[in-house]
Amino acid sequence: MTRTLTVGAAQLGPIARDEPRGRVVERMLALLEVADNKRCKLVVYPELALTTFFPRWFTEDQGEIDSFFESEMPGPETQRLFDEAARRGIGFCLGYAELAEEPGRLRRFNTSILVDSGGNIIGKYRKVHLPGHGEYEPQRPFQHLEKRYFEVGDLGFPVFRGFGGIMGMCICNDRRWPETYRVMGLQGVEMVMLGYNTPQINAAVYEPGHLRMFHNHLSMQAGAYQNGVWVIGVAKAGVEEGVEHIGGSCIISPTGEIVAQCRTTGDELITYDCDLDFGRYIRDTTFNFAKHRRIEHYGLITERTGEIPPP
Ligand code: CDT
Repeated sequence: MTRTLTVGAAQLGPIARDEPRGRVVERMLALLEVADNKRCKLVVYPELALTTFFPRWFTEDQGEIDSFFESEMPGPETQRLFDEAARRGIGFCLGYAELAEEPGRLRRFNTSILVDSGGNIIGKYRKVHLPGHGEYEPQRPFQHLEKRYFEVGDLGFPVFRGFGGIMGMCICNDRRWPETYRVMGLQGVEMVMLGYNTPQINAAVYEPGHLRMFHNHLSMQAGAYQNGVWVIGVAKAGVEEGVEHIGGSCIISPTGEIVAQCRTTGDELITYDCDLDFGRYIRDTTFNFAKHRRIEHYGLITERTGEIPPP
């Protein structure tokens, strides 16, 4: 029996700072309808899909920052998305800012959830590789304060059985790190879903503009091939509050090839019929981990964080 999963990558265009959550959810519902018409069973939305990318601004007002967070999921505005997706029998992956209330403390994470076709949350991931900086940096044209507003995720890189396969998630900057995919690969992951908000310019250092899209696709394509998995990469794109973000949302096969790609930087849905068995031959041959990995030589990967050249 073939295990074909029709997936939709639901790219979102810019979200203004004052755009209400309810309006964003309406845009997501419009993409969900297109996905349904194309017989999708799973729709992947971007990182921090419900709001503007607020880490571009510095503030010491925690109340202002918390207004971008969700303290419940589903919440008052997102319940409609859960209900409508379940009515259509479509699952989804959603990125959002999570405010978690734990005994005696509040915690804040950059989070993705996986929701099954019945509207049940079956997986959660909290972003591990937080990019940027923790304090205001005046030399930057805009800030990237994820290290200020979020904690490092505490769930590792779990995978989940669902949609007839083994599913994993990561978020934006995680896609650039080979460890992200490999830790999921070692758990047999067959599809990795991720959202991203990637500014068109590197605000920390000069870098030619074309490299932003090149590195975006390069890292996801390498992760797909080196682990024999499908990768669904979904952008929040376009000029958002004066900062241009790349699009390039795409569906990547386990061969590392892009099989579908968005053409715009606005709200746009692309789809593909993903055969979840397609990566098997890669994982049985070139990247047969059990046969070829040499863990006795990989100790530094977990023992050392930064580089230390020889004396
Ligand atoms: N959201 C996110 O992780 N964006 C980063 C930009 C890093 S620039 C400090 C990315 O990897 O695309």
